[in-house]
Amino acid sequence: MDFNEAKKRHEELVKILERYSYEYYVLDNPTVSDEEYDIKMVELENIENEFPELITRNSPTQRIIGQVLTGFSKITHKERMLSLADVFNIDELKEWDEKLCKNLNRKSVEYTVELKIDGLAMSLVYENGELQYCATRGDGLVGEDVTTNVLTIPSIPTHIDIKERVEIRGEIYMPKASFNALNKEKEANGEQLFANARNAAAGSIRNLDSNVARSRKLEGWWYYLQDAENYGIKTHSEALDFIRKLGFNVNPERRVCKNIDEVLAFVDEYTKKRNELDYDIDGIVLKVNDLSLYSEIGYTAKTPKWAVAYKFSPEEVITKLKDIIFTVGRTGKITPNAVLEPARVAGSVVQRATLHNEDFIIEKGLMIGDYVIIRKAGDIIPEVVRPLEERRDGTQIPFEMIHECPDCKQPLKRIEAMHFCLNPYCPSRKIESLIHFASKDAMDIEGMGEKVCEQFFNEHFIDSIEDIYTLSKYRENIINIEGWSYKSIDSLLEAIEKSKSNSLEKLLFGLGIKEVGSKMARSLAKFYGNIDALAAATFDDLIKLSDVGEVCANSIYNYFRDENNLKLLIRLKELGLNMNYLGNTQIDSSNYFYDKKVVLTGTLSSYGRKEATELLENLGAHVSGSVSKMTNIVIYGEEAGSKLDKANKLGVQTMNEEEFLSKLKGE
Ligand code: 1X8
Repeated sequence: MDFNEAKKRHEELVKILERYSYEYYVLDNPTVSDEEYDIKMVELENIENEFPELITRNSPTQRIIGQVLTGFSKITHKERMLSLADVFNIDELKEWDEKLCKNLNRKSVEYTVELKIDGLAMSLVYENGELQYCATRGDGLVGEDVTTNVLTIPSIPTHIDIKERVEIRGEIYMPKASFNALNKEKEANGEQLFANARNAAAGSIRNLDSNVARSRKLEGWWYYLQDAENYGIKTHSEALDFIRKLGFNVNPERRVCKNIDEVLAFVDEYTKKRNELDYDIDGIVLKVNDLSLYSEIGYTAKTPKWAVAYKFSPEEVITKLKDIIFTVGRTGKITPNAVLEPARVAGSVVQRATLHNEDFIIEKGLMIGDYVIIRKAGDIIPEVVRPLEERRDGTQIPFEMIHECPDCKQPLKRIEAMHFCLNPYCPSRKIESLIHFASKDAMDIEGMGEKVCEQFFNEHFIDSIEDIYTLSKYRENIINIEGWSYKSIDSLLEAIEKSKSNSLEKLLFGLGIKEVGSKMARSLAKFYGNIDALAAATFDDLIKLSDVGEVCANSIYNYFRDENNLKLLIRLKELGLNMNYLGNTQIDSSNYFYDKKVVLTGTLSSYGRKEATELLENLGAHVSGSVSKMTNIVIYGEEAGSKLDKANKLGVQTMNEEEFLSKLKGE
């Protein structure tokens, strides 16, 4: 066979194999036996062995070979990947429809109704009929190139019958069966389990070794075709049929509904059916069916107004409240926690839930031994909803608040709704302070998590923050503890050493000054530049900063007047910790907003008012509240009013949210 013949046959074989895959994975209707598929595959492999120049990433032979990357490159989406506006109950859904009908001046609107897949949004881009890349959603503007991992999903076509550039979007997910098998295997190996299928899918797609993604048996549902009108398509449901014919897996559980009543019937049906599906869904998506209405209906900066997601209410589960135990935080705050009979809720096992404080428990009327309803707030944090009083059998025990610290036994003090242990030497408080100091947003000492802090504290290797930096003298003691090797000790010591050169804000946050969160720490570090300047600041100096209130100013002022704190800081300085702000104090004056007088008005959907102000100020803009001749730019969001009118009257430059966002990106 000469090269030209080989090339021709190669092309044919790729087409044939892709068609077999489509029939098998998408249509669920294979037309050939596995043997026949294998024969064609071997023929393709033979050609590629003889003419390696014919091998491309998209060849069926390459999709089954694992690859290990060193990182994912960034991809800027050509068209922003929007999210959906959410509604949380039927009334809100009806209102959403009503408003839309009113705006369109119609009695009813026709929708395509689909399931909302609880997976990872993904964009597939094809040019000249060939897959170019697969990118994650990222922040909607910039995602990551995860092509090698996505290609391990056999149902995703690498070749399609359209020559122009085309983008298909959808959701990658892990079927429940794969998820359960994966966690079972992890359990058997004593490994940490994935909380839910979504996290497992995300972890697989973000793994640099594509063999991992392949072993995870991921799948995809596809629901969006960019510029569908270019193919003579008039409705979203036609677009779905079209992409299915192109070769993509389109979820069959979809329906065109003539009006909101038909939508409600669909919602009702799938609320009941949801547990029978082999994948997690977290709601129902409605899209206006008639594509020609989209431009009329329009968009906010983050969401299309022609679509909405109805989110299912959180799953509620009954379990038993076995006990209420108390933990002591870094500040001495005592938190009561529910110890629950382990129960599966929204895809993960729950056995603890915070009960916040004494009043919370009294208000709910919880008794130890009660059956309780639990659910996950925002589908993440477990919470106790209420006790089932009707199921009490006389064995329940009334709750009683404790009056001394569960650890150091000192009397507790009630401050507002909270109880505190005020003993600064309380072991629990010390351990929590160490954990906080080493944590990611603070000094970010890798390898020094909760367990290690606790262990080293109990072994008396570290008692206070400063001892972390002399830990090396215990190298020979640590090695005697099970699970430690010289290698792991030395990499911990290295991480500790590295943390010495952190910028000031990380240290400031790590110190655990009351009222100083990571954001505040950053503002303080930026403003004062070094710790001595901050330590010298008076209450009046501090209160002048825009985000520092009285309580916070007091707390910072007092922190630096406490002898023990000052001693600690001197010691940390001696140990070689950096106490200067290393971030960018110089603003790049070439950015669009530098030195401009800017006014924000209306509601922006991408940033809150405060965030946008901070963002602009960091770029050197002067943000003010009123429009005058001196104003350079008025940035307006939804429902902007008189300020925008005034700007137009004065001939001041105005900018909508989209322009604002693209200028921020430097476009
Ligand atoms: C997100 C999702 C959409 C659909 C299903 N599942 C999702 N998670 C769908 O349209 N069938 S659309 C969407 C989005 O636009 N962000």
